[in-house]
Amino acid sequence: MPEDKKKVNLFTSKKSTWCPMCPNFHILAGVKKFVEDEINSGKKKEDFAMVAGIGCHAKIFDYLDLQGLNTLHGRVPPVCMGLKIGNPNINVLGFSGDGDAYAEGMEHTIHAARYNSNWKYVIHNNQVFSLTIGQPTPTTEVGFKEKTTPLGVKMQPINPIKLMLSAGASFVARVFADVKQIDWVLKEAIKHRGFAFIEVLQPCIIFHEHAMKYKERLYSLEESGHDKTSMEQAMKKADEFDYNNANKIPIGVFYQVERPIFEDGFPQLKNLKNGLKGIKR
Ligand SMILES: Cc1ncc(C[n+]2csc(CCOP(=O)(O)OP(=O)(O)O)c2C)c(N)n1
Repeated sequence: MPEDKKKVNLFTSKKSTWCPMCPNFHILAGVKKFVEDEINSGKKKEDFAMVAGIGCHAKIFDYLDLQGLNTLHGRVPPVCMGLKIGNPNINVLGFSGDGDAYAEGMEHTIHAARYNSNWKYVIHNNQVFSLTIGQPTPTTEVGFKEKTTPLGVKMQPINPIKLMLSAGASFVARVFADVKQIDWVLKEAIKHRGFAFIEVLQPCIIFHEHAMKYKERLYSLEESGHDKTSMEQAMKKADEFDYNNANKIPIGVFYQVERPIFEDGFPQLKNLKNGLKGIKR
């Protein structure tokens, strides 16, 4: 390995307050591997920016040495879009929990899919509000009990994959919180010109630990001959797992299509693409 390849260091000196063995460590390691590989193949650290919301997931902001913003609860998408509009040259990675993206930030998540701005959104879906100690979110299964829901959750969970497909997302994927899967899906997403929605199944080992069993039910969309350009097939695959049933869980890219990105509609941003010198004042 050339000497300069060893120099990329994205870890910070912040002490981790994630629970020991939390799958968030795998997400962090996967993102780190992805960014390091990108830097080793020619990009600079300054070519990346990250945005995180509020929750356990958001601590990734403290543990990854990238520029960006730790924003308000549920407000990751507008901040990512703002960064992209301010500097279309940077690669923006957004990180939310399922509470952040599907409860407090649901409207922003839907519009992010619709706008198709060229940034990538990673959802750490542990099916609970973990930082506030385990209350149900829009993806918690029916029957789940904890202190605030002693009678069990009554409402059906949403299906984020179907929701994103319906909202117009041009790249929709799901993986498990595994270093290789995260690294792989981000490498696929960065090649995609447009908004990329990536749901990561990230079982909370304290408040939703039975989701660890999902690991035994995963199967790869790529290896099963799935046609990711077909909306019909994507919808069918999205229906297979609804957080309530015991079906096998498809992982990989459900859907990918190219369509104009938000930034294409603004000539001013094209000039910015050429650097600040491209701007007429
Ligand atoms: C507007 C707002 N509402 C509620 C809270 C309280 N709060 C802080 S963290 C959190 C839970 C976050 O859950 P999630 O986004 O799923 O992330 P996790 O902790 O599970 O990673 C909540 C509700 C807040 N900080 N701001």
